[in-house]
Amino acid sequence: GSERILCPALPGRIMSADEAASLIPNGANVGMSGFTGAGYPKAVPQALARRIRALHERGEKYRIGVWTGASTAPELDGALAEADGVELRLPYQSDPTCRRRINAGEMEYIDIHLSHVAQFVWFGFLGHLDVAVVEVSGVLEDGRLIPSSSVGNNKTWLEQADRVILEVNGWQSERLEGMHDIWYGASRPPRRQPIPILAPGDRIGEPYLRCPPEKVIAVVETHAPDRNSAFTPPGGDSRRIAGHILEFLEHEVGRGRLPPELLPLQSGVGNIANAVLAGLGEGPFENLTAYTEVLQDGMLDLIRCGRLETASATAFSLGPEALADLNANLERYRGHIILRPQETSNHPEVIRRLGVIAMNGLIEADIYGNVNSTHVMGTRIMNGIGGSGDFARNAYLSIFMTPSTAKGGAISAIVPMVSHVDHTEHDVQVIVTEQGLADLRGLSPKQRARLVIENCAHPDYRPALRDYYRRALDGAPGRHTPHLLEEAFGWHLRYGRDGHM
Ligand code: 0RQ
Repeated sequence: GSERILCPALPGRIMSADEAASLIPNGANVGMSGFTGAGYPKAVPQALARRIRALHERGEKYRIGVWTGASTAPELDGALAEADGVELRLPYQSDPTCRRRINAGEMEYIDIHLSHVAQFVWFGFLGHLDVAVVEVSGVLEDGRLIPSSSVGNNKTWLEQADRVILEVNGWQSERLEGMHDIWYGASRPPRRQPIPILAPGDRIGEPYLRCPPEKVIAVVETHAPDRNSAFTPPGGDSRRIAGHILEFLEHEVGRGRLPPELLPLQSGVGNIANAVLAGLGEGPFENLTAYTEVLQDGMLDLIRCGRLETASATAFSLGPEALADLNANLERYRGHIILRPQETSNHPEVIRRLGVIAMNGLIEADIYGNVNSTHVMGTRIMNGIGGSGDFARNAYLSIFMTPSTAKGGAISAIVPMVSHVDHTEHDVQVIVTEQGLADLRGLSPKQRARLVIENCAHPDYRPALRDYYRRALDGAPGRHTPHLLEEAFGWHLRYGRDGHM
């Protein structure tokens, strides 16, 4: 309610979502809050979608550019894509309707490293930002904003946009106040300062977002929950993948290549990541830390059982039970959690300095260790690169994990040559499937190929991979990374033709 809006300039600008949406002009670039289903505006995008549908029915043109932190929810991406109101979307999405339009060629999409977005806007690389639509959990007397369940690119949207629409969400816990750490020291080259984070728990900024009250053209009050899709309990394959990773980490500790408390963990979202976190809860490791982008259920479990000391991220992404637990016990979690802008949570400098252990999913990997995280069969976008590149490139250890097959075995996740490259052989150190783990560090391409085939590929696909590799070794003009170019995409073509690889 209005007790969350203390700034005297703002109550006069409270209006309905429909009125606020009418202030966004056709062709505008709109920076919206939201990161993996947390902290996105709940009301204005839906009101805008209604307006767009009405305009389109009258034959009027109306489309906007939608910039966010990362993926959002049906109320934002789904609603706007459904109404065909998005000209261009960036930097990451995972909405089915959005995905369908992008792959049908009806919507432009730019898939950007999440750490790049804010600075690309500061540099002027993406054009002008007209409007910011940002969810907050409250407004202080002097106009500073209490962020909600994600920070994402909000600092940049509020700084760069000409006009600001705030959604003050009374559903967000008031006790989120103080959890955030917004660093205003970021600057443009050539006078960039180092980011003074030396440990995941370091606080270097302030708990509030700055926003000049005169920029605020509308305030919309909402009371709606974040999207909180439940994780399925880890299945057999996820557990086996987690088991291989835990065994590997123990081995690395034994070899003196990792300290007993490991190094700060980053994990992508999804069921495999959650299974790894669950495994860490049962494993031998204590005093863990996380420097990651998303805090999911498994991270809260690790904090609750006392194994995870500090978790730094830019957003929550919780299932319904974990969310209820967080909101009920926020005091207990507070001291362990920091939410930062995504240009800080995903910053290469900090990731490299802290020595993060990065664990991310993939769509397919090839025998030489190149990874495709984004495109199914080379052309159809799934979600986007997200933060996986920020972390994989700069990590101490870069681990990629996947079931060895997809679609009931019709697709092998290990292929001769990836049909799209997100992470090159230079950024991929470990590949894990339920079959096993391939440690690619210090190996040449040919040594890697043997290991990936024997340790990671599904037994049904191993003979064909061995056969391809052997013939490539015999027939390729170069014996450094042997390929038969006329066959390299044969598996993908076969899937397109016959429905299986
Ligand atoms: O689709 O559910 O329709 O069957 O892809 O696959 O195995 O459930 O795994 O949820 O971890 O997703 C790479 C997409 C993996 C994800 C990707 C199909 C598969 C299924 C999901 P269905 P799984 P996950 C932090 C880090 C990039 C961003 C990133 C991702 C669906 O991890 O988006 O890492 N990563 N961010 O069937 C055809 C294949 C396939 C395939 C899987 N080879 N061919 N379909 N699928 N492999 C988070 C952020 O950055 C915000």
